[in-house]
Amino acid sequence: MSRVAIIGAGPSGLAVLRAFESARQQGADIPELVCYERQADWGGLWNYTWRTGLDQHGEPVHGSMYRYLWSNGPKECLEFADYSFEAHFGRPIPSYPPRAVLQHYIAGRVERAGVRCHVRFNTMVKRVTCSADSPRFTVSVRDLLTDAHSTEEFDYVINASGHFSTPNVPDFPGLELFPGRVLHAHDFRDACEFAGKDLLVIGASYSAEDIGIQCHKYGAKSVTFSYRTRPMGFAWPDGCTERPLLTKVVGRTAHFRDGSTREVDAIVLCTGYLHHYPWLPDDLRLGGRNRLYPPGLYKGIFWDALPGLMYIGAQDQYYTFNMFDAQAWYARDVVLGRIALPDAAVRQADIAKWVSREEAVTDAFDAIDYQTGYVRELLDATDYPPLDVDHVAQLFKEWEHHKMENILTYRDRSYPSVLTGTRAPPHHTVWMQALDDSLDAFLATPATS
Ligand code: FAD
Ligand code: NA7
Repeated sequence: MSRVAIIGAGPSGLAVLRAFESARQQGADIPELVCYERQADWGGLWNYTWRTGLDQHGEPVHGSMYRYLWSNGPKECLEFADYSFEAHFGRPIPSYPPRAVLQHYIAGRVERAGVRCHVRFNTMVKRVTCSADSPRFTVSVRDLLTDAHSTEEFDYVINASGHFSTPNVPDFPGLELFPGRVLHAHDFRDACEFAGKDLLVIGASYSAEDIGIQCHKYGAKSVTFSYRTRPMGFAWPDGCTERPLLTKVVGRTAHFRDGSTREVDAIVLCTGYLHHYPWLPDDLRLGGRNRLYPPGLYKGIFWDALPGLMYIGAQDQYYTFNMFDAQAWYARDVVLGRIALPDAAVRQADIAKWVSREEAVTDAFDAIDYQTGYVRELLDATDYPPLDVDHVAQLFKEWEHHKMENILTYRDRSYPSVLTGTRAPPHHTVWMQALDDSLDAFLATPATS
Protein backbone atom coordinates (compact mmCIF):
# COMPACT_ATOMS: atom_id res chain seq x y z
CA MET A 1 0.00 0.00 0.00
CA SER A 2 1.35 3.44 -0.87
CA ARG A 3 1.74 6.10 1.80
CA VAL A 4 0.82 9.78 1.65
CA ALA A 5 2.16 12.40 4.07
CA ILE A 6 0.01 15.51 4.47
CA ILE A 7 1.66 18.48 6.16
CA GLY A 8 -0.96 20.49 8.04
CA ALA A 9 -4.55 19.90 9.17
CA GLY A 10 -5.92 23.30 8.25
CA PRO A 11 -8.69 23.67 5.65
CA SER A 12 -6.29 22.51 2.89
CA GLY A 13 -4.99 19.39 4.63
CA LEU A 14 -8.49 18.53 5.85
CA ALA A 15 -9.76 18.80 2.27
CA VAL A 16 -7.25 16.09 1.32
CA LEU A 17 -8.42 13.81 4.14
CA ARG A 18 -12.04 14.40 3.13
CA ALA A 19 -11.30 13.68 -0.52
CA PHE A 20 -9.69 10.31 0.21
CA GLU A 21 -12.42 9.39 2.68
CA SER A 22 -15.06 10.12 0.07
CA ALA A 23 -13.31 7.74 -2.36
CA ARG A 24 -13.01 5.10 0.38
CA GLN A 25 -16.72 5.32 1.14
CA GLN A 26 -17.39 4.64 -2.52
CA GLY A 27 -15.32 1.47 -2.41
CA ALA A 28 -11.87 2.64 -3.50
CA ASP A 29 -8.69 1.26 -1.96
CA ILE A 30 -6.99 4.29 -0.54
CA PRO A 31 -3.36 4.72 0.51
CA GLU A 32 -2.23 5.03 4.11
CA LEU A 33 -2.62 8.67 5.09
CA VAL A 34 -0.53 10.39 7.75
CA CYS A 35 -1.42 14.02 8.38
CA TYR A 36 1.10 15.86 10.54
CA GLU A 37 -0.30 18.80 12.45
CA ARG A 38 1.90 20.87 14.75
CA GLN A 39 -1.04 22.32 16.68
CA ALA A 40 -3.04 20.39 19.28
CA ASP A 41 -6.20 20.57 17.18
CA TRP A 42 -7.23 20.94 13.57
CA GLY A 43 -8.61 23.94 11.70
CA GLY A 44 -5.37 25.74 10.81
CA LEU A 45 -5.58 29.51 11.14
CA TRP A 46 -9.21 29.18 12.27
CA ASN A 47 -7.95 27.53 15.45
CA TYR A 48 -7.31 30.81 17.30
CA THR A 49 -4.35 31.24 19.59
CA TRP A 50 -3.55 34.15 21.87
CA ARG A 51 0.13 33.34 21.52
CA THR A 52 2.53 35.38 19.43
CA GLY A 53 6.26 34.97 18.77
CA LEU A 54 7.38 31.51 19.86
CA ASP A 55 4.92 28.92 21.12
CA GLN A 56 5.20 26.74 24.23
CA HIS A 57 7.53 24.40 22.32
CA GLY A 58 9.89 27.13 21.15
CA GLU A 59 8.54 27.06 17.58
CA PRO A 60 7.26 30.12 15.68
CA VAL A 61 3.52 30.55 16.28
CA HIS A 62 1.53 29.56 13.20
CA GLY A 63 -1.63 31.57 13.93
CA SER A 64 -2.27 34.93 12.27
CA MET A 65 -5.91 35.24 13.23
CA TYR A 66 -7.13 37.83 15.69
CA ARG A 67 -10.06 38.25 18.02
CA TYR A 68 -13.32 39.62 16.60
CA LEU A 69 -12.45 38.41 13.08
CA TRP A 70 -15.54 37.97 10.96
CA SER A 71 -15.43 36.34 7.53
CA ASN A 72 -14.18 38.91 5.03
CA GLY A 73 -16.22 37.34 2.21
CA PRO A 74 -19.70 35.80 2.06
CA LYS A 75 -19.80 32.27 3.45
CA GLU A 76 -21.80 31.33 0.34
CA CYS A 77 -18.58 31.71 -1.69
CA LEU A 78 -16.61 29.21 0.37
CA GLU A 79 -19.31 26.63 1.16
CA PHE A 80 -18.19 23.00 0.73
CA ALA A 81 -20.23 21.42 -2.07
CA ASP A 82 -20.62 18.22 -0.02
CA TYR A 83 -21.60 19.92 3.26
CA SER A 84 -23.81 22.97 3.37
CA PHE A 85 -23.94 25.45 6.24
CA GLU A 86 -27.61 24.61 6.56
CA ALA A 87 -26.79 20.93 7.04
CA HIS A 88 -24.16 21.75 9.64
CA PHE A 89 -26.13 24.25 11.73
CA GLY A 90 -29.58 22.76 11.10
CA ARG A 91 -30.91 26.07 9.78
CA PRO A 92 -29.82 28.95 7.58
CA ILE A 93 -27.36 31.36 9.20
CA PRO A 94 -26.24 34.87 8.16
CA SER A 95 -23.70 35.39 5.39
CA TYR A 96 -20.72 36.74 7.35
CA PRO A 97 -19.97 34.48 10.32
CA PRO A 98 -17.26 35.22 12.88
CA ARG A 99 -14.18 33.01 13.13
CA ALA A 100 -15.52 30.57 15.74
CA VAL A 101 -18.54 29.77 13.57
CA LEU A 102 -16.39 29.01 10.54
CA GLN A 103 -14.06 26.90 12.67
CA HIS A 104 -17.10 24.91 13.87
CA TYR A 105 -18.21 24.36 10.27
CA ILE A 106 -14.76 23.28 9.03
CA ALA A 107 -14.35 20.86 11.92
CA GLY A 108 -17.92 19.53 11.69
CA ARG A 109 -17.42 18.12 8.23
CA VAL A 110 -14.28 16.19 9.05
CA GLU A 111 -15.56 14.99 12.45
CA ARG A 112 -18.55 13.50 10.67
CA ALA A 113 -16.28 11.96 8.04
CA GLY A 114 -14.33 10.24 10.83
CA VAL A 115 -10.86 11.19 9.60
CA ARG A 116 -9.29 12.29 12.90
CA CYS A 117 -7.53 8.91 13.12
CA HIS A 118 -5.19 9.99 10.30
CA VAL A 119 -3.91 13.09 12.10
CA ARG A 120 -0.84 13.13 14.33
CA PHE A 121 -1.33 16.24 16.40
CA ASN A 122 1.47 18.13 18.16
CA THR A 123 3.81 16.84 15.48
CA MET A 124 5.83 19.25 13.39
CA VAL A 125 7.43 18.33 10.11
CA LYS A 126 11.06 19.40 10.26
CA ARG A 127 12.57 17.98 7.11
CA VAL A 128 11.56 16.31 3.87
CA THR A 129 14.21 14.69 1.71
CA CYS A 130 14.12 12.87 -1.54
CA SER A 131 17.17 11.09 -2.93
CA ALA A 132 17.94 10.85 -6.64
CA ASP A 133 17.96 7.03 -6.59
CA SER A 134 14.55 6.56 -4.91
CA PRO A 135 11.12 7.96 -5.76
CA ARG A 136 10.20 7.96 -2.06
CA PHE A 137 10.28 10.85 0.40
CA THR A 138 11.73 10.71 3.89
CA VAL A 139 9.81 12.88 6.33
CA SER A 140 11.40 13.81 9.66
CA VAL A 141 9.19 15.12 12.43
CA ARG A 142 9.43 16.46 15.96
CA ASP A 143 6.88 15.27 18.49
CA LEU A 144 6.32 18.56 20.28
CA LEU A 145 5.07 16.94 23.49
CA THR A 146 7.99 14.54 24.01
CA ASP A 147 10.63 16.36 21.96
CA ALA A 148 11.37 13.05 20.20
CA HIS A 149 12.40 13.10 16.54
CA SER A 150 11.52 10.34 14.09
CA THR A 151 11.42 9.65 10.35
CA GLU A 152 9.11 7.80 8.02
CA GLU A 153 9.01 7.07 4.30
CA PHE A 154 6.24 8.12 1.93
CA ASP A 155 5.40 7.83 -1.75
CA TYR A 156 3.76 11.26 -1.87
CA VAL A 157 4.03 14.44 0.17
CA ILE A 158 1.21 16.97 0.18
CA ASN A 159 2.28 20.29 1.61
CA ALA A 160 -0.80 21.97 3.08
CA SER A 161 0.95 24.14 5.63
CA GLY A 162 -0.63 27.46 4.65
CA HIS A 163 1.20 30.58 3.50
CA PHE A 164 -0.24 33.34 5.67
CA SER A 165 1.87 32.60 8.71
CA THR A 166 5.41 33.88 8.20
CA PRO A 167 5.25 37.68 8.06
CA ASN A 168 6.85 39.85 5.39
CA VAL A 169 8.33 42.61 7.54
CA PRO A 170 9.83 45.59 5.67
CA ASP A 171 11.82 48.25 7.48
CA PHE A 172 11.24 52.01 7.40
CA PRO A 173 13.72 54.66 8.53
CA GLY A 174 13.09 55.73 12.10
CA LEU A 175 11.09 52.70 13.25
CA GLU A 176 13.87 51.77 15.67
CA LEU A 177 13.27 54.99 17.63
CA PHE A 178 9.48 55.10 17.32
CA PRO A 179 8.12 55.53 20.85
CA GLY A 180 5.04 53.33 20.39
CA ARG A 181 4.19 49.77 19.45
CA VAL A 182 5.21 48.43 16.03
CA LEU A 183 3.87 45.04 15.01
CA HIS A 184 3.06 42.94 11.98
CA ALA A 185 -0.51 41.76 11.30
CA HIS A 186 0.67 38.22 12.16
CA ASP A 187 1.06 39.34 15.79
CA PHE A 188 -2.13 41.44 15.95
CA ARG A 189 -4.62 39.89 18.36
CA ASP A 190 -6.96 42.42 19.98
CA ALA A 191 -8.18 45.70 18.50
CA CYS A 192 -9.12 46.98 21.97
CA GLU A 193 -5.41 47.59 22.54
CA PHE A 194 -5.65 50.52 20.12
CA ALA A 195 -8.79 52.17 21.49
CA GLY A 196 -8.26 55.92 21.78
CA LYS A 197 -5.05 55.75 19.72
CA ASP A 198 -3.96 57.20 16.40
CA LEU A 199 -3.02 54.14 14.37
CA LEU A 200 -0.92 53.84 11.23
CA VAL A 201 -1.62 50.76 9.08
CA ILE A 202 0.83 50.00 6.26
CA GLY A 203 -0.46 47.93 3.32
CA ALA A 204 -3.42 48.06 0.99
CA SER A 205 -4.90 44.59 0.94
CA TYR A 206 -7.18 42.40 3.07
CA SER A 207 -5.24 42.59 6.33
CA ALA A 208 -4.84 46.37 6.18
CA GLU A 209 -8.50 46.92 5.38
CA ASP A 210 -9.81 44.52 8.00
CA ILE A 211 -7.43 45.34 10.87
CA GLY A 212 -7.83 49.07 10.24
CA ILE A 213 -11.61 48.91 10.13
CA GLN A 214 -11.74 46.63 13.11
CA CYS A 215 -9.64 49.06 15.16
CA HIS A 216 -12.05 51.81 14.08
CA LYS A 217 -14.95 49.63 15.27
CA TYR A 218 -13.33 49.02 18.66
CA GLY A 219 -12.56 52.67 19.33
CA ALA A 220 -9.31 53.76 17.66
CA LYS A 221 -9.18 57.56 17.53
CA SER A 222 -7.97 57.56 13.93
CA VAL A 223 -6.65 55.09 11.36
CA THR A 224 -4.25 56.18 8.61
CA PHE A 225 -3.71 53.63 5.85
CA SER A 226 -0.46 53.90 3.88
CA TYR A 227 -0.25 52.25 0.45
CA ARG A 228 2.74 51.35 -1.71
CA THR A 229 1.15 50.85 -5.12
CA ARG A 230 -2.44 52.07 -5.08
CA PRO A 231 -4.99 53.14 -2.47
CA MET A 232 -7.82 50.80 -1.54
CA GLY A 233 -10.23 53.59 -2.41
CA PHE A 234 -13.09 52.69 -0.08
CA ALA A 235 -15.53 55.32 1.16
CA TRP A 236 -13.77 55.52 4.52
CA PRO A 237 -15.66 56.62 7.63
CA ASP A 238 -14.65 59.76 9.51
CA GLY A 239 -11.34 59.17 11.23
CA CYS A 240 -9.94 56.92 8.49
CA THR A 241 -7.76 58.24 5.65
CA GLU A 242 -5.39 56.89 3.02
CA ARG A 243 -1.91 58.21 2.37
CA PRO A 244 0.89 57.13 0.02
CA LEU A 245 3.79 55.09 1.35
CA LEU A 246 5.51 55.92 4.60
CA THR A 247 8.99 57.32 3.94
CA LYS A 248 10.23 57.72 7.51
CA VAL A 249 9.21 58.14 11.12
CA VAL A 250 10.65 60.91 13.26
CA GLY A 251 9.58 60.53 16.87
CA ARG A 252 5.81 60.03 16.66
CA THR A 253 5.57 61.78 13.29
CA ALA A 254 4.98 59.62 10.22
CA HIS A 255 6.13 61.15 6.92
CA PHE A 256 4.54 60.07 3.66
CA ARG A 257 5.65 60.15 0.02
CA ASP A 258 3.34 63.09 -0.81
CA GLY A 259 5.13 65.20 1.84
CA SER A 260 2.27 65.01 4.33
CA THR A 261 2.79 64.02 7.96
CA ARG A 262 0.72 62.55 10.77
CA GLU A 263 1.25 61.98 14.49
CA VAL A 264 0.67 58.31 15.33
CA ASP A 265 0.76 56.17 18.50
CA ALA A 266 1.16 52.69 16.98
CA ILE A 267 2.05 51.11 13.64
CA VAL A 268 0.70 47.86 12.21
CA LEU A 269 2.57 46.44 9.23
CA CYS A 270 -0.08 44.72 7.11
CA THR A 271 2.53 43.92 4.52
CA GLY A 272 1.63 40.35 3.69
CA TYR A 273 3.30 37.00 4.19
CA LEU A 274 6.18 34.92 2.82
CA HIS A 275 6.07 31.46 1.35
CA HIS A 276 8.16 29.77 4.01
CA TYR A 277 8.66 26.01 4.02
CA PRO A 278 12.06 25.49 5.66
CA TRP A 279 11.45 21.74 5.97
CA LEU A 280 11.55 21.34 2.18
CA PRO A 281 14.83 21.12 0.24
CA ASP A 282 15.85 24.17 -1.81
CA ASP A 283 14.87 22.59 -5.11
CA LEU A 284 11.36 21.61 -3.94
CA ARG A 285 10.47 24.80 -2.11
CA LEU A 286 7.92 27.26 -3.46
CA GLY A 287 8.89 30.92 -3.17
CA GLY A 288 7.96 34.24 -4.70
CA ARG A 289 5.14 36.63 -4.04
CA ASN A 290 1.53 35.90 -3.13
CA ARG A 291 -0.17 35.35 -6.49
CA LEU A 292 -3.11 33.63 -8.12
CA TYR A 293 -0.87 31.20 -10.01
CA PRO A 294 2.51 30.41 -8.45
CA PRO A 295 4.76 29.36 -11.37
CA GLY A 296 6.23 25.89 -11.01
CA LEU A 297 3.00 24.19 -9.91
CA TYR A 298 1.19 22.13 -12.54
CA LYS A 299 -2.56 22.73 -12.09
CA GLY A 300 -1.52 24.97 -9.19
CA ILE A 301 -0.80 21.77 -7.23
CA PHE A 302 2.03 19.53 -8.48
CA TRP A 303 5.67 20.56 -8.10
CA ASP A 304 6.52 20.33 -11.77
CA ALA A 305 10.03 18.94 -11.37
CA LEU A 306 8.82 16.24 -8.93
CA PRO A 307 5.02 15.84 -9.09
CA GLY A 308 4.95 13.43 -6.14
CA LEU A 309 5.25 16.61 -4.09
CA MET A 310 2.01 18.60 -4.08
CA TYR A 311 0.95 21.92 -2.65
CA ILE A 312 -2.65 22.61 -1.66
CA GLY A 313 -3.81 26.18 -1.01
CA ALA A 314 -0.55 27.85 -2.07
CA GLN A 315 -2.15 30.55 -4.22
CA ASP A 316 -3.64 33.93 -3.41
CA GLN A 317 -7.25 33.33 -2.53
CA TYR A 318 -10.64 34.60 -3.52
CA TYR A 319 -11.96 31.07 -3.37
CA THR A 320 -10.86 29.27 -0.21
CA PHE A 321 -12.42 26.15 1.27
CA ASN A 322 -14.10 24.88 -1.90
CA MET A 323 -10.99 25.63 -3.99
CA PHE A 324 -8.90 23.58 -1.55
CA ASP A 325 -11.47 20.81 -2.04
CA ALA A 326 -11.18 21.06 -5.82
CA GLN A 327 -7.41 20.77 -5.52
CA ALA A 328 -7.62 17.93 -3.01
CA TRP A 329 -10.02 15.91 -5.16
CA TYR A 330 -7.70 16.41 -8.17
CA ALA A 331 -4.57 15.49 -6.20
CA ARG A 332 -6.36 12.43 -4.78
CA ASP A 333 -7.31 11.26 -8.26
CA VAL A 334 -3.72 11.52 -9.44
CA VAL A 335 -2.57 9.48 -6.43
CA LEU A 336 -5.32 6.90 -7.09
CA GLY A 337 -4.32 6.68 -10.75
CA ARG A 338 -7.66 8.04 -11.95
CA ILE A 339 -5.98 11.03 -13.58
CA ALA A 340 -2.69 10.55 -15.44
CA LEU A 341 -0.25 13.42 -15.33
CA PRO A 342 0.94 14.42 -18.80
CA ASP A 343 4.64 14.59 -19.68
CA ALA A 344 6.85 17.50 -18.63
CA ALA A 345 6.49 19.46 -21.88
CA VAL A 346 2.69 19.42 -21.67
CA ARG A 347 2.78 20.33 -17.99
CA GLN A 348 5.08 23.26 -18.62
CA ALA A 349 2.93 24.54 -21.48
CA ASP A 350 -0.11 24.37 -19.22
CA ILE A 351 1.68 26.27 -16.45
CA ALA A 352 2.85 28.90 -18.96
CA LYS A 353 -0.73 29.34 -20.19
CA TRP A 354 -2.12 29.93 -16.69
CA VAL A 355 0.76 32.22 -15.70
CA SER A 356 0.38 34.39 -18.80
CA ARG A 357 -3.39 34.62 -18.24
CA GLU A 358 -2.73 35.63 -14.66
CA GLU A 359 -0.34 38.35 -15.81
CA ALA A 360 -3.16 39.81 -17.93
CA VAL A 361 -5.47 40.19 -14.90
CA THR A 362 -6.04 43.90 -14.30
CA ASP A 363 -8.58 44.20 -11.50
CA ALA A 364 -10.49 42.29 -8.84
CA PHE A 365 -13.29 41.33 -11.24
CA ASP A 366 -10.77 39.82 -13.67
CA ALA A 367 -9.09 38.05 -10.78
CA ILE A 368 -12.43 36.53 -9.70
CA ASP A 369 -13.07 35.28 -13.25
CA TYR A 370 -9.54 33.93 -13.44
CA GLN A 371 -9.78 31.93 -10.23
CA THR A 372 -13.28 30.77 -11.20
CA GLY A 373 -11.83 29.34 -14.43
CA TYR A 374 -9.05 27.65 -12.49
CA VAL A 375 -11.43 26.04 -9.99
CA ARG A 376 -13.82 24.99 -12.77
CA GLU A 377 -11.05 23.18 -14.63
CA LEU A 378 -10.17 21.15 -11.54
CA LEU A 379 -13.81 20.40 -10.71
CA ASP A 380 -14.56 19.19 -14.22
CA ALA A 381 -11.91 16.49 -13.86
CA THR A 382 -13.21 14.83 -10.67
CA ASP A 383 -16.37 13.56 -8.97
CA TYR A 384 -16.52 16.48 -6.51
CA PRO A 385 -20.24 17.24 -6.04
CA PRO A 386 -21.68 19.88 -8.37
CA LEU A 387 -20.66 23.46 -7.54
CA ASP A 388 -22.02 26.30 -9.67
CA VAL A 389 -18.85 28.40 -9.85
CA ASP A 390 -20.49 30.94 -12.18
CA HIS A 391 -22.95 31.64 -9.39
CA VAL A 392 -20.10 31.85 -6.87
CA ALA A 393 -18.29 34.31 -9.17
CA GLN A 394 -21.42 36.46 -9.35
CA LEU A 395 -21.61 36.52 -5.54
CA PHE A 396 -17.95 37.52 -5.32
CA LYS A 397 -18.63 40.41 -7.68
CA GLU A 398 -21.66 41.53 -5.67
CA TRP A 399 -19.46 41.38 -2.57
CA GLU A 400 -16.88 43.64 -4.24
CA HIS A 401 -19.62 46.15 -5.09
CA HIS A 402 -21.01 46.01 -1.57
CA LYS A 403 -17.56 46.68 -0.11
CA MET A 404 -17.08 49.66 -2.40
CA GLU A 405 -20.52 50.98 -1.41
CA ASN A 406 -19.75 50.88 2.28
CA ILE A 407 -16.84 49.14 3.97
CA LEU A 408 -18.63 49.29 7.35
CA THR A 409 -21.91 47.70 6.24
CA TYR A 410 -21.01 45.12 3.60
CA ARG A 411 -21.12 42.40 6.27
CA ASP A 412 -24.78 43.19 6.90
CA ARG A 413 -25.69 41.86 3.44
CA SER A 414 -27.22 38.46 2.70
CA TYR A 415 -26.68 36.10 -0.21
CA PRO A 416 -28.32 32.86 -1.35
CA SER A 417 -26.56 29.54 -0.89
CA VAL A 418 -25.27 28.23 -4.20
CA LEU A 419 -26.09 24.72 -2.93
CA THR A 420 -29.53 25.04 -1.34
CA GLY A 421 -30.80 28.28 -2.87
CA THR A 422 -31.78 29.52 0.61
CA ARG A 423 -31.10 33.22 1.11
CA ALA A 424 -29.21 33.84 4.36
CA PRO A 425 -31.19 35.61 7.06
CA PRO A 426 -29.87 38.99 8.23
CA HIS A 427 -27.83 38.91 11.42
CA HIS A 428 -29.70 40.07 14.54
CA THR A 429 -27.20 42.91 15.04
CA VAL A 430 -25.49 45.04 12.40
CA TRP A 431 -21.78 44.28 12.19
CA MET A 432 -20.59 47.65 13.50
CA GLN A 433 -22.58 47.06 16.69
CA ALA A 434 -21.89 43.33 17.01
CA LEU A 435 -19.02 43.38 19.49
CA ASP A 436 -19.39 39.81 20.76
CA ASP A 437 -17.99 37.45 18.12
CA SER A 438 -18.72 34.19 19.97
CA LEU A 439 -20.57 31.32 18.34
CA ASP A 440 -23.33 31.52 20.95
CA ALA A 441 -23.90 35.24 20.38
CA PHE A 442 -23.91 34.82 16.61
CA LEU A 443 -26.39 31.94 16.65
CA ALA A 444 -28.62 33.45 19.34
CA THR A 445 -32.24 33.89 18.33
CA PRO A 446 -32.99 37.56 17.72
CA ALA A 447 -34.84 39.22 20.58
CA THR A 448 -38.47 39.84 19.68
CA SER A 449 -39.86 43.27 20.52
P1 FAD B 1 -3.74 27.23 7.39
O1 FAD B 1 -5.10 27.58 7.81
O2 FAD B 1 -2.63 28.17 7.68
O3 FAD B 1 -3.40 25.79 8.00
C1 FAD B 1 -2.12 25.19 7.86
C2 FAD B 1 -1.92 24.16 8.96
O4 FAD B 1 -0.64 23.55 8.77
C3 FAD B 1 -1.93 24.74 10.35
O5 FAD B 1 -2.82 24.01 11.16
C4 FAD B 1 -0.49 24.61 10.82
O6 FAD B 1 -0.37 24.40 12.22
C5 FAD B 1 0.00 23.40 10.03
N1 FAD B 1 1.44 23.37 9.80
C6 FAD B 1 2.19 24.37 9.26
N2 FAD B 1 3.48 23.98 9.18
C7 FAD B 1 3.53 22.72 9.68
C8 FAD B 1 4.58 21.79 9.87
N3 FAD B 1 5.85 22.07 9.54
N4 FAD B 1 4.29 20.60 10.42
C9 FAD B 1 3.01 20.29 10.79
N5 FAD B 1 1.99 21.13 10.64
C10 FAD B 1 2.24 22.33 10.08
N6 FAD B 1 -10.24 32.92 4.23
C11 FAD B 1 -11.58 32.99 4.09
O7 FAD B 1 -12.17 32.23 3.33
N7 FAD B 1 -12.32 33.92 4.77
C12 FAD B 1 -11.73 34.77 5.65
O8 FAD B 1 -12.42 35.59 6.28
C13 FAD B 1 -10.32 34.69 5.84
N8 FAD B 1 -9.73 35.48 6.74
C14 FAD B 1 -8.38 35.36 6.94
C15 FAD B 1 -7.80 36.16 7.90
C16 FAD B 1 -6.45 36.07 8.17
C17 FAD B 1 -5.85 36.93 9.23
C18 FAD B 1 -5.65 35.17 7.41
C19 FAD B 1 -4.18 35.10 7.66
C20 FAD B 1 -6.23 34.39 6.43
C21 FAD B 1 -7.60 34.46 6.18
N9 FAD B 1 -8.24 33.66 5.23
C22 FAD B 1 -9.59 33.74 5.08
C23 FAD B 1 -7.48 32.79 4.33
C24 FAD B 1 -6.96 31.47 4.92
O9 FAD B 1 -5.75 31.32 4.24
C25 FAD B 1 -7.84 30.28 4.61
O10 FAD B 1 -9.15 30.47 5.08
C26 FAD B 1 -7.35 28.96 5.22
O11 FAD B 1 -7.11 29.05 6.61
C27 FAD B 1 -6.12 28.39 4.54
O12 FAD B 1 -6.03 27.05 4.92
P2 FAD B 1 -4.67 26.23 4.86
O13 FAD B 1 -4.98 24.88 5.39
O14 FAD B 1 -4.09 26.33 3.50
O15 FAD B 1 -3.66 27.00 5.81
P1 NA7 C 1 -1.58 40.41 0.73
O1 NA7 C 1 -2.95 40.29 0.18
O2 NA7 C 1 -0.51 39.57 0.14
O3 NA7 C 1 -1.18 41.96 0.62
C1 NA7 C 1 0.05 42.43 1.07
C2 NA7 C 1 0.00 43.95 1.11
O4 NA7 C 1 1.23 44.41 1.68
C3 NA7 C 1 -0.13 44.60 -0.26
O5 NA7 C 1 -1.01 45.69 -0.18
C4 NA7 C 1 1.30 45.07 -0.53
O6 NA7 C 1 1.38 46.22 -1.31
C5 NA7 C 1 1.76 45.42 0.86
N1 NA7 C 1 3.22 45.43 0.98
C6 NA7 C 1 4.08 44.40 0.83
N2 NA7 C 1 5.34 44.81 1.02
C7 NA7 C 1 5.28 46.13 1.28
C8 NA7 C 1 6.24 47.12 1.56
N3 NA7 C 1 7.56 46.84 1.58
N4 NA7 C 1 5.83 48.39 1.79
C9 NA7 C 1 4.50 48.69 1.76
N5 NA7 C 1 3.54 47.80 1.50
C10 NA7 C 1 3.92 46.53 1.26
O7 NA7 C 1 -1.56 40.11 2.30
P2 NA7 C 1 -2.69 40.35 3.39
O8 NA7 C 1 -2.03 40.08 4.70
O9 NA7 C 1 -3.37 41.64 3.22
O10 NA7 C 1 -3.75 39.21 3.11
C11 NA7 C 1 -3.36 37.84 3.24
C12 NA7 C 1 -4.49 37.00 3.70
O11 NA7 C 1 -4.82 37.35 5.04
C13 NA7 C 1 -5.76 37.12 2.90
O12 NA7 C 1 -6.16 35.86 2.40
C14 NA7 C 1 -6.80 37.65 3.86
O13 NA7 C 1 -8.03 37.00 3.76
C15 NA7 C 1 -6.18 37.67 5.19
P3 NA7 C 1 1.24 46.25 -2.91
O14 NA7 C 1 -0.23 46.38 -3.13
O15 NA7 C 1 1.85 44.97 -3.40
O16 NA7 C 1 2.02 47.43 -3.30
